[in-house]
Order: sequence, then structure tokens, then C-alpha cells
Amino acid sequence: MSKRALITGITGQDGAYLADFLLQKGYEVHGIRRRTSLFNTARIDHLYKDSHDPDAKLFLHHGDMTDSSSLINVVAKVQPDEIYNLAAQSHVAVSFEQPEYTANADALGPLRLLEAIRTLGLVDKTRFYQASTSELFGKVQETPQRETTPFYPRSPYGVAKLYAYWITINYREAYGLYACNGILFNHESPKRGELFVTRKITRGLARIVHGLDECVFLGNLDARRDWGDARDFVEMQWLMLQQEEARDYVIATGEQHTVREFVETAAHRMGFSVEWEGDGVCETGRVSAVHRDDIQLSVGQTVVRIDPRYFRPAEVDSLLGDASRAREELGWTPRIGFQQLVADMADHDFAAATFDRAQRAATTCGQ
Ligand code: NDP
Ligand code: GDR
Repeated sequence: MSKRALITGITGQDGAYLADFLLQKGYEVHGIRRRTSLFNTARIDHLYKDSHDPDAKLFLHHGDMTDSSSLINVVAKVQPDEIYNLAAQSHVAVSFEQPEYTANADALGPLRLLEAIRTLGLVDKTRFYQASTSELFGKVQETPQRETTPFYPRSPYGVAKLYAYWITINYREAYGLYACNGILFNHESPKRGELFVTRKITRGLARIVHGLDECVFLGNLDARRDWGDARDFVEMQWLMLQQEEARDYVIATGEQHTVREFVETAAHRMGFSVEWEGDGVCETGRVSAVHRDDIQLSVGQTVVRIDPRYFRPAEVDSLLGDASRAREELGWTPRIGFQQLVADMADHDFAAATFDRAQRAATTCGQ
């Protein structure tokens, strides 16, 4: 009989890739989705078959991380072999605006799931994966960061995830549950949410090139991140639940770039170069050269501006991970490097902007 997995956050970036990965491994996959006024399943629609179809392997259930009753009901109904807890209010800047909700969903949410497993008598059956984060390291105490590096979170999101990290370990130690944390560094993809900086850059630049937007507004250009590819990282989430003993692992590429470098690399992929003027607080990125005949940008045109709105009350300046434990014990190494990641995201958003421009032209002609 095929294994049964339950994914919270299945409609998000990682949830979509993980669902695809597990379906390919022959799993029956169940996902928790929130009730929304518009469809929120765009990332997984290609995987979905109507539940009346005898070949259906993917099933969705309504639920919310802030609602114990929905979580208990779904866990009781599905009786999963594995739970991947990916659901979260995952935007660090937004967590300063919604700290209480973030704590409810990101800290108490995992507790609710762990309690569901325990009270339903599933401790010996169900394995639990918690989506922990490099934001736990925050104001870093050691570089590179590994499993033993002390934590110092710098946002309501990071603090909520710290609770989730420890409650996962606590249920492992107290009840013998197979429960583990993947401490994942930033990972991106063409499915990345549009308000995270990488996607904001690739989407923004593509729209500027197509004349749909004038400029992209960013915050701290000097922030450094260890950016990996989500398609590589979901495999690790599965591997962590297939071991003899549950353990926590850092997942990272070991390579670091600034936001500024991300802009330069994405621009280059789309056919132009950017030069910077100013000092990081009042700075602009301007087109310094155009390498393709078919894009209408002029040298000197401003494509990036700073908006102080995007500076955070407390910033995480620099993150760099050391995934040696994962490499040695799980045999994992990332396959997709920084250049390839940026190229995939840039190409995807360039194509989307081409389509949007054509749509706009068609609408205008029809008027
Ligand atoms: P996304 O923001 O793309 O997806 C988050 C998912 O959680 C969405 O499906 C969202 O639903 C769902 N969700 C949010 N709030 C609730 C709630 N109250 N109840 C039920 N579902 C909810 O995140 P990612 O896929 O990028 O990340 C997955 C997990 O990994 C998150 O927990 C994140 O914090 C963590 N993480 C991510 C990293 C990254 O770089 N991507 C790095 C380290 C950790 P909806 O679609 O309706 O909004
Ligand atoms: P992060 O990702 O906070 O690391 O959290 P994000 O892409 O939001 O920010 C990365 C860095 O870029 C700087 N930045 C901006 N960020 C955003 N969103 N928008 C901007 O305009 C902008 N300009 C500069 C930020 O200040 C920051 O330093 C992500 C999320 O996926 C978390 O859920 C996850 O836990 C961590 O990665 C690891």
C-alpha cells in the first residue's frame, strides 16, 4: 500500500514542489488549504485530479493552523504516515505588522499538530517534519551557521519559529515521536511568492523591460543571503523523514550573495547591465548597457530605487549555511547553483511579462 503524506501549506512554494515530488514517489498526498475568497491553488492545479477520478492521488482538505479542530479532524481522517508542516505566515517583514497572528500560526500551529498526533494515538505511526529556518540564527553568532550555532532571532517570525523548533524537539524527547527540524536557508524558484526579494526583482525587472512598470522599489541592497533552489530543498525534507533516527539538519548551499548582486545577475540574464549611484540609503540602479536589440531600455534609465518602507525594524544582515551534516549523513548536495536559479526565475518572469504585455495590447485594441 502506498504511504500517505499530509502537507500543510501545500498551496505555497515548497508545498507545491513537495507534493509533486511525493506523488512521483507513489505517495497518496493530502494537503491542507485555507478557505479563500478566490482560488489559491494555482501552484498545484497541474497535479490535481477530481477526487471522483479513480486515479486521484492528491486530496485537499480545508483547515487552518490557527484552528485546532480542523487540524485534529484532518489528521484523524487521513491517518498520515508523514506530516510535513510547511504552513506559516512566512514573510519576515509582515511578521512585524502581524506579530500575534504570526505567533499563532507559526508557533502554536505546530504545537496543535503535534498534540493532534499525540492525542489521536499516532505517535508510533506518524513522522513529523517542521519547516524551521535560518532566521533562527538572526543576528549571527558564528559564520557559517550550522546545527550547533546559537540562535538569536530578529523578528516576530523568527521568534515564533524558535518556539516551533523547540516544541518539535520536545515532543521527540518527551513522547518518542519521530519529529525533526529542517533548518532551511532561503530557497527560491519561479513559484516563489511575489513579495520575497528575489521574485520581486525578477518580476519587477521583467515588467520594466516590457514597459509595464517603471521601476522596482527595494529596501536593504546589502543584505546577504545563502540562496538555494526550492526544487533541491524539498528532496531533503523527504529524506529527513526516511532515516532510522530523527535528527535536525541545516540545509544550505554554502554560497552567499547580496541583494544587489541578485539584481545585477537577473538584469544581465534579461539583456542589460545595472550600475549603482548613491549610498544604500538613497541609491538608484540605472541601466549602464543594453546587450539585446529587442529590449527597449535606454542607458541611464533608473530601474531600481530605494524605498525606506522596505527596511526592517531589525534586520538579518548576513546568512551563510554549512550543510556538512546533511551532506555526510544524508548524502545530499544541491544541484542547482545561483546562476541557474536566477536564470530560471528571470526567464520565467520575462515570459510572463511578454504575455502580460500582449494581453494589455489586445485589451487596448479592443477598446
Ligand atoms: P509560502 O509563503 O510560499 O507558503 C506558505 C503556505 O502556508 C501557503 O500554502 C499558505 O497558504 C499557508 N498558510 C499560511 N498561513 C496559514 C494558516 N494560518 N493556516 C493554514 N495554512 C497557512 O512559504 P514557502 O513555501 O516558501 O515556505 C514553506 C515553509 O518553510 C514555511 O513554513 C516557511 O516559513 C518555511 N521556510 C521557508 C524558507 C524559504 O526560503 N522559502 C526557508 C526556511 C523556512 P496560502 O496559499 O493560502 O497563503
Ligand atoms: P527573508 O526573505 O526575510 O530572508 O525570509 P526576503 O526575500 O523577504 O528578504 C531577504 C533580504 O532582502 C532584503 N530586501 C527585501 N526584502 C523584501 N521582501 N522586499 C524588498 O523590497 C527588499 N529589499 C531588500 C530583506 O531586508 C532581507 O534582508 C525568507 C522567507 O522565505 C522566510 O520564510 C524564511 O524563513 C527565510 O527566507 C529563510
